[in-house]
Amino acid sequence: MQVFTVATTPFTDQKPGTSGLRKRVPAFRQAHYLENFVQSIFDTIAAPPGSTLVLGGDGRYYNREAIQIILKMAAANGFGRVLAGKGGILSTPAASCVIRKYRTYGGIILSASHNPGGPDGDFGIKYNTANGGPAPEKITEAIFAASKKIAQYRIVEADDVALDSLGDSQIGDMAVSVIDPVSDYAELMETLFDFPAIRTLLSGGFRVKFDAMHAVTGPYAREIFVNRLGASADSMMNAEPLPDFGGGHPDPNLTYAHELVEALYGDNAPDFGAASDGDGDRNMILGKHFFVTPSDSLAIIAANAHHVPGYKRGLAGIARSMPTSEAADRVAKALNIPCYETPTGWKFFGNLMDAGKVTLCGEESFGTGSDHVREKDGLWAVLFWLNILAVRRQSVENIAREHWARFGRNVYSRHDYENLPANAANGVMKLLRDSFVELRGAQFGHLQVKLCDDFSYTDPVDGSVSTGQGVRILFTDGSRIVFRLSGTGTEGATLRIYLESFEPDVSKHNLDAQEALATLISIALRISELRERTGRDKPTVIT
Ligand code: G16
Repeated sequence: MQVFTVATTPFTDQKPGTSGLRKRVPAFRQAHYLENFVQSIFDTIAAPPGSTLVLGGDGRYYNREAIQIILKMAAANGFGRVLAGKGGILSTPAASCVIRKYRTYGGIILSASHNPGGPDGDFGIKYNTANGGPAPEKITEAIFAASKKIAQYRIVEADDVALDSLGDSQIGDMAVSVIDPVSDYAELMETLFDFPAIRTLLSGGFRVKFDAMHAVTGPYAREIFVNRLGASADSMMNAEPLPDFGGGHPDPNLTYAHELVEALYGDNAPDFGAASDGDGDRNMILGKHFFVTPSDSLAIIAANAHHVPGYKRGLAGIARSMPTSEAADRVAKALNIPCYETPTGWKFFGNLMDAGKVTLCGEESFGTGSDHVREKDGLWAVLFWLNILAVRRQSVENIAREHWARFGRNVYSRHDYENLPANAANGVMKLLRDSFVELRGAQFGHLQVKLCDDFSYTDPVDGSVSTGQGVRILFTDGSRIVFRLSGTGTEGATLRIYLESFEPDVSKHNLDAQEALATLISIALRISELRERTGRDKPTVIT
């Protein structure tokens, strides 16, 4: 095996965002761009010679080429074995499962998650550590530092590995095992959920629709829902993974999963609908003519965990990201377990799960998961809901309304302003930060500001501190407005406004969220000068 050391010069923009490095495909295709970042990962993690690495991605455009390059670089960097998903496929939660099950050193996941794909779409790469979770900030920062001073990378010359047949081959001294991307994950799901009960539900006329959005979960959903649970084949939509996601935007929300939304809000709608994103870690849950917000979904899952075999033993605690609604906090309080508030990004949950402090985690950005892996997990959330439905035999809407009646309703919405000029978006955030002093105690009609700050978090396990995690405006009645810049986009800036108020009165639970939040929305626009500064008169996406 001949190892080549290739001279290179640094790129200045290889800073990982909320979840790895995401750039347009043409950026990744620049000479040495992918190689520099991969070598920066390898230099940072310093895996002992002979270590095993997991490798796979969401099948988006450039996935296969990138995998061949990374395999040759892994061989040149002394790895002993790579477990690669067949066809280069591994959903993000499945990669986490495989890393943990086979106790590998870590894994590289190729995905830009919910961002669109294709030759001019997005591509991404992230490193997950031995616990199966996204590398914590101290590692991603070290990777970025390495990328700024890289001078060479190592690669071997070898034939491409046949990724489409299961089995072992060699690149020089390194073994490559092409594994079934679905089976380990599907087995894990069978240990957590009551498959016979779900099968009985599905065979009794309960109708489901799952939208894989032409992304990675198609094969997983077919194996689990159709083959193992007996759902009809036509309950799967867009189940064929395509490198450009069929031209769609594989983000399971009310805007981008519109085909599913139309089915669930149409005549003769199914009883349950769900969608997942590009790499299978996000989920959206719908009932007949009913949308469950991700924040409510986390709270409902927590309140019903005792119905599900894998969680009957009880929950150690719950964690949610700061912008996620406080609905889960109310359940934690009732269960007498702790609820942690972390910055946005699944990587912040890893320490809490490893330390046994939490069992369930969730984010408003359509992510829910548990300590079965160290990533959020779209199909896990769908199975959790189906298990609850199989036991309770009520509609999704009834379950949500009963939940609100018991705990009160945290009325919630997120308004996204996508692709803003970075200057304008940064200007809005600066204005807000500069207004803290005058905002404190300010009165807006019946609402009074109790506290405003830029959220910072001290990890209770390792004491690491993360600052600048979003502007919070908290009101004395418990309402909240949060402003935050997205860390996953590749072009311009996306400003997110998160709005929340608490409604204990059941007679008002029918209100449309946008109506119920109208006062908060107008306060948010006023204090941020968003319209004036960006020229936008409405959000791009409302969820
Ligand atoms: C990623 C992270 C999530 C996080 C989300 C926020 O999701 O894995 O933990 O909540 O980004 O995105 P933004 O910074 O744009 O608000 P994903 O699904 O893109 O991997």
